[in-house]
Amino acid sequence: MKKKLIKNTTEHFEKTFQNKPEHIFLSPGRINIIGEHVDYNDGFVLPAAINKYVCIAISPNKNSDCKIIAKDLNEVFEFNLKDTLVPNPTMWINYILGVLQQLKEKKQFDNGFNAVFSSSVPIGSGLSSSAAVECGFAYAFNKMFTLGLTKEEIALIGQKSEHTFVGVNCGIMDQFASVFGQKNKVIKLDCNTLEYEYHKADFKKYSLLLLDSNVKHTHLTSGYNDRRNEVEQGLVIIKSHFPEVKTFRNCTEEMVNTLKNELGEIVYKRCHFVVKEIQRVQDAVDALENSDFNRLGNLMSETHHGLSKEYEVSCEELDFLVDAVANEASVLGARMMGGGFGGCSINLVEKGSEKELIEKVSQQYRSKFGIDLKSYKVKISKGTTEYKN
Ligand code: GAF
Repeated sequence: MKKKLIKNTTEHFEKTFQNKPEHIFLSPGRINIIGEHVDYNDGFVLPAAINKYVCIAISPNKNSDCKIIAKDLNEVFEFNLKDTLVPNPTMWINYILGVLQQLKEKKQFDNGFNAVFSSSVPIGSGLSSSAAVECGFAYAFNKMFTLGLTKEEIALIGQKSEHTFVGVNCGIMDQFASVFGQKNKVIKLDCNTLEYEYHKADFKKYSLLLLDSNVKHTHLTSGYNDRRNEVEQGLVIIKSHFPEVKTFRNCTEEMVNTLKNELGEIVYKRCHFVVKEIQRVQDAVDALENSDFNRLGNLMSETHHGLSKEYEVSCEELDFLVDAVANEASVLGARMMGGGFGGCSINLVEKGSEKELIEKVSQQYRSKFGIDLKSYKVKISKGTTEYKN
């Protein structure tokens, strides 16, 4: 799969530019075990990079002309780095333009290049294909033109590109996971300090199965930014009563409960979810370390309940997928994953039970929504890297 992606991307480059790409980079998508919508709330998250990649075949130019081909979409975008870069109606190019704009500001960057990229990270499935593109290109420019950026800076550049050129005020989780991923390790990331530690992703007789709802609701961007505004409003109120609270990290459930009336129903629910979710990540890490998979599964299911009922970022299709496996003996826990409003659920399931489970849920899903379910059994892999043959 990885080999085929590299081969196809390289061949496309060769056909278009009549020579071999000087570099090939692989930038992975991510899963997240637990810790959803808490990265921009100074919480902890537990993501990992996966064996699905954006592959970039690229060569530098002698001037500041740039030509980028999105192979999967069969689209070409050309521009000159000396020109002012502004967000473009062609969505995919914004992930890259946003990165380049920052490099222009930080590093007076004006090195042109030719590139072809292609992706095995499914788009709109909550597996962070966008972070993989941003970080892949930022990593590539850093390497090719020796810009001296650290991995953390690359992740932050990816995040800022999303804010400034894409319009999603995302947290840092996706970019961090894409850049810092390690084989068979999950990353416990403190999104307040960006300190991180790796934990062995050893699920013993269980495996992680992704069920892709194959839907992507249009309010993904607006809903995401609305949630962010709601919790920010809530935090202002909480801080005004409890000056010792600096972030949601040192805010307790009791504090939020005390302010239920003043926060109002919606903001209360959002803040309550955040406080509980931050705690759940800590508990999940303990459970993983102690191989207590029943506990881990229960925490994942609690997260889904919160995301669906309190944070309200799930959708009918995702709720259905989670409910459909709730009483399966082979499933220890399930929840929607990522930003929400569509995309995948992540399921902790007994190894060997996947095929039967997928068949059963696919049938139910098709008869309810008329949509074909997709599924992925992912491996936890290393982060953005240059591929050497
Ligand atoms: C999206 C965002 F990009 C992340 O920063 C994170 O907030 C996630 O949704 C929800 O946990 O993937």
